[in-house]
Amino acid sequence: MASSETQALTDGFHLVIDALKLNDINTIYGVPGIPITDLGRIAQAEGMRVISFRHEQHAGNAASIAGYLTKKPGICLTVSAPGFLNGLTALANATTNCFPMILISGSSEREIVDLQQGDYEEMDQLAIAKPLCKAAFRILHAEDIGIAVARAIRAAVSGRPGGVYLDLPAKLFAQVMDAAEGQKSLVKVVDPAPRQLPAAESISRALDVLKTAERPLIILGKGAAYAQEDEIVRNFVEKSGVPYLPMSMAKGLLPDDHPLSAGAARSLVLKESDVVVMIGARLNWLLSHGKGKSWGAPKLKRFIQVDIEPREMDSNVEIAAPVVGDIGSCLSAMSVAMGDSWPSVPAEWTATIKQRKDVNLEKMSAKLLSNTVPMGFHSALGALRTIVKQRPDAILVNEGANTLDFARSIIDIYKPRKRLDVGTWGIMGIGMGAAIAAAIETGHPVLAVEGDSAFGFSGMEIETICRYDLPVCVVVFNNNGIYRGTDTNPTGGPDAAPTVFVKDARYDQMMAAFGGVGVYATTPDELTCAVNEAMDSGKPTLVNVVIDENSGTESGRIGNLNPQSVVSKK
Ligand code: ADP
Ligand code: TPW
Ligand code: MG
Repeated sequence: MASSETQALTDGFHLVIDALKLNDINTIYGVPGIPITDLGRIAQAEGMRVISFRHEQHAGNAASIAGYLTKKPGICLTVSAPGFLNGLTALANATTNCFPMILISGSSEREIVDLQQGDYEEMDQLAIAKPLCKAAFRILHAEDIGIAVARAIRAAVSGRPGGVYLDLPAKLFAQVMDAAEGQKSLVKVVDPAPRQLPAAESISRALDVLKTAERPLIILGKGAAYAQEDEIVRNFVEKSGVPYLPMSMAKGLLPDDHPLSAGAARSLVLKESDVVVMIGARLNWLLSHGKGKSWGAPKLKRFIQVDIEPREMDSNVEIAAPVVGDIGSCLSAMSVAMGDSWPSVPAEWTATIKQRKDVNLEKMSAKLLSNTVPMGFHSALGALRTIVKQRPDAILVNEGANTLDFARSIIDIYKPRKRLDVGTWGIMGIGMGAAIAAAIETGHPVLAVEGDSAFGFSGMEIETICRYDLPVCVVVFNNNGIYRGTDTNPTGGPDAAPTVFVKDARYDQMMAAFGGVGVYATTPDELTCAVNEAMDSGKPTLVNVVIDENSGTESGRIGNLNPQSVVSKK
């Protein structure tokens, strides 16, 4: 028919891309292969940024960090079964951390999968993804792509953000429909993450509790950083005059050198506070579940909790004043209701905190100046602390055990969302994915401070960093192993102990192999020079920092979580 020959057509490939672009999603992180190779190619041809990784887990981690930094779902694109499974860890991790992302995986023929007849990369992906994310959808018809992408976006970013899975069977991509009909089927999501206003009575209840406090404390979590309501958060903290403790990724929401920061008096304020205001932070293991010795139990504490997720309340301890809503709406309502004559925090409390802070900071600054070779964690991190202070726009990525715990307390952060780390699970392997997403999404230089073990989980992605010529400086704290490099095989046999690596490995040469800059550093001065040069040039750089293999402790600061054998204890 003459009319159909001239009819403009579209297909599943183009509709997926058009649906994303219509919703201002312009970057895809992924790994190509059947059946999504052409999806990546066409996306690039259509002007999207397509960042191809060496392993899907890192593409997924990048997508989730892109989601955290932009409040738009990051997209991870994978092939079927094995690629999907590789991406799934990142999807589950995103959901656990409340980061919005969408894992889009190609899948095999439905009929063959459902009859388990052994298709190429056969797997019932939708069923497997479901318990590990906020929502999971499969699209069977091209005309449903618009609605499905809209639902995926809403599910990822509304309420408590999280991961969403979209299952795209191979057949969908080549399905053809009339181009105009196709355009009409697309949905531009209106107000994808609507404000959620707190009830007025929840605000007055919270302020009634706060008013009675003698030793109040605010805890800021990464939900508060995610919300991008930085001025409102700062105003609330300053107006209340309440000392605050930032959780690790909330560091910099207010600068770490802010007078109200109680970061350097953490154990004191947890123990001694009588009213605690949780803002976008959960009372999970990272806060000892809000009870026990570190909270000064059996003293009575009352909690106010500001969170968008109503079911978070009372998850670990009783919440005296739940304030359910988005951070911006809740904190501005609280600030307004506080009026102009809000009572100031008892001076005795602020003085006690200041005293403890001064003592602890003094102790730390002495350690940072140590000039021993090989370096310990303190001297190497002392150098990086100065660099970050001079370059507050740089984004710090951080993983490892000792390398994580020491860096968290030593390196001050001065601006919001400038610290990305292992998050709620304490997961190793987020490093290069997070660094790549941070560079791509913000254009700012990235400093990734990595334990040598931590780095190994995503180390191959330095090729990706070189390929896209990203301003990422990776600093590997090389202490020859997990926690330290000194374990030996108790049998005297030839196998190395399970926690140690090849001695004096040259991670810097890996970077050089891909055309980046590799530096071997043994002193704080060499480290400082190398990182400054990397940050000035923007060239992909890896600095292998030689750290004393004796200097770490088991599991960094969470060694107490290790079960102990009573039989084989040495
Ligand atoms: P941290 O690890 O820093 O303590 P968590 O990830 O445990 O932080 O907690 C983040 C909390 O923030 C989650 O309970 C989540 O529901 C909440 N949250 C995320 N975004 C918002 C928002 N825009 N408004 C209010 N709460 C939010
Ligand atoms: C996915 C367990 C926690 S910390 C760590 C491992 C393997 C590495 C610590 O060694 P590193 O740091 O990085 O050299 P340092 O400075 O102490 O020497 N698998 C996953 N996640 C976790 N958390 C682990 C294993 C772990
Ligand atoms: Mg190590």
